[in-house]
Amino acid sequence: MSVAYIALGSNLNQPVEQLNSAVEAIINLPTTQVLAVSSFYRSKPLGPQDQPDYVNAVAKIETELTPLTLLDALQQIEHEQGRIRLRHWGERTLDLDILLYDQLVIHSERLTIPHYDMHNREFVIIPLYEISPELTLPFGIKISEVKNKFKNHKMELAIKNK
Ligand code: A4P
Ligand code: MG
Repeated sequence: MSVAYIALGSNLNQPVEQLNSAVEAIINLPTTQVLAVSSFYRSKPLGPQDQPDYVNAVAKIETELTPLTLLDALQQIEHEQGRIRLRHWGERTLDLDILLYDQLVIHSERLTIPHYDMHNREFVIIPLYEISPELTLPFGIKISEVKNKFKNHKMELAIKNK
């Protein structure tokens, strides 16, 4: 069994519903359990500003799927939820990225793990810290230290009283 973290993001077609459906779909993947899901955070777009705000979250899973099989499964879920991607860093109905997979470091054509830009994204680091404050990333980097960069973040919860 391996532990992986998945970033969920959406800014089209009812983002909160998109994320809830994606979590349901991940729960139903073979050999996979969802161990934790963070709060849903509303975030300003990174990239082009003329697009709606995003809703972002992070899920922690335990799985027997290999990294590439997990990627296939996540891309299938994106596809099933009518994934539209109009431009680079632009609006999308659903984006599922593998942030971490155990302590693996992967640089292959289809996969870069840890996610190439996770350390710079408050909408990834804050929810990741929420569900795993004790986490150590590959290369001995502590999530608690990365999170300190974003102490003054202004993200609000997308669902109140969750
Ligand atoms: N790929 C490589 N590594 C991974 C990984 N660790 N997890 C490859 C998932 N996929 C990975 O992905 C393109 C290819 O990346 C895949 O075929 C896979 O083989 P994609 O999802 O089709 O493309 P993309 O997401 O448009 O590209 P990119 O550069 O990954 O976009 P980002 O960096 O994910 O940015 N603002 C806010 N506030 N919140 C957001 O969630 N997201 C983006 C997208 C922009 N601005 C945002 C947000
Ligand atoms: Mg992606």
